[in-house]
Amino acid sequence: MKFIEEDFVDYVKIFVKGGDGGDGAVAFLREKYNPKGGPAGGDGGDGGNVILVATSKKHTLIDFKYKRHFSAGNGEHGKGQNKHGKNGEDIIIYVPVGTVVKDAETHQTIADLDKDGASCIVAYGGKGGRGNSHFATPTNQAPRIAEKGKKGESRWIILELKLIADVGIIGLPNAGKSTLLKALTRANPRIADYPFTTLSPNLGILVIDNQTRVCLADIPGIIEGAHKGAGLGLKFLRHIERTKLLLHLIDISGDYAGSRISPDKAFKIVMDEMKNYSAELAKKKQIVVGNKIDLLSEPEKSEEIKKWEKYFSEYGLKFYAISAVTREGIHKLIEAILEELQNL
Ligand SMILES: Nc1nc2c(ncn2[C@@H]2O[C@H](COP(=O)(O)OP(=O)(O)OP(=O)(O)O)[C@@H](O)[C@H]2O)c(=O)[nH]1
Ligand SMILES: [Mg+2]
Repeated sequence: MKFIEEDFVDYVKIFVKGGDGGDGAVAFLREKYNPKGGPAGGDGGDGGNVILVATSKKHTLIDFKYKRHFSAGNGEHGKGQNKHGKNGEDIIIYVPVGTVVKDAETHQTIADLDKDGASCIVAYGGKGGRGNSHFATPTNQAPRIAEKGKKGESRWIILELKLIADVGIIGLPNAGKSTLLKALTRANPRIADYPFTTLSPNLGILVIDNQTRVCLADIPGIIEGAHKGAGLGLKFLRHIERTKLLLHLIDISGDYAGSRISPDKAFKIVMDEMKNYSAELAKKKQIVVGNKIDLLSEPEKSEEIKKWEKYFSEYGLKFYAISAVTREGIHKLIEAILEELQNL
């Protein structure tokens, strides 16, 4: 298994244009036995629409960095013998689920494509013009007029990707949550040796074997009393309410910016705070991750790992020991994340 990082683009501006309608025709029936037949100009075809469709197969807007203009097909002009011009072809643009579409000028939201298969028309094609047969009147049996096709709608639109993270990283401040996000994805969050380095959630995409994409969210640290507003409070938990899996990160060396908190205590503090926020969130599937094993040396290291594996397994939880800095154990953790997500 290999994992790579991918260019992540979550905001683009593109130009969309519906096809123009074809013109209506001016023509008359000219048949052997009816040399002065009536008007027979066919209608023009309608222009095609530009349609956005959300797909779960895409996870970034990167394609739109290179191609920004999209035009649907024009309608064909009407023809003689009342032949209708062909309609222009629609153009379908696939965007990732979670794409919010806005008009670039007014900034009004046109659509929130939050489900697989959700779609919207962002530029309508123009209607085809009517041929001259529509314009015959009792006093004008041979009209020489027909309608022009209408121009297709055109505009610049903004595509904004609101990611819904699959995996949330939680833990006390300074546990190394942002360092882990950086180790797994191309995200480049602020990392520092003091609590509350992260002030708002960071997102990153983990790409496994070039096909599976997992969106991870790193949120600010949670401390005891957060439900009463201590530290940054619990408001950031709403960003991980829709995740499928939580990585509960614990500093295995027990050092929290000077004060010592053992892994079981650290785990309990965060769980109690989460329960205060939402019983449902606290019940979400978790993998416990003991970070900073590089700070331990043998034989203490193996003993600690065994001890905490056993401890958390009694709660039905898997425990993985890693170092987000040296990357030790990262590979196994990725396999475990993948397995859990596939089982869900
Ligand atoms: N030795 C060692 N240090 C680590 C490891 N992971 C993170 N650190 C260090 O721990 C400190 C905190 O790391 P962050 O990634 O900022 O921690 P955080 O959990 O995001 O912290 P907050 O955003 O404040 O909640 C930094 O000094 C990191 O360099 C690790 O595996 N080993
Ligand atoms: Mg952080």
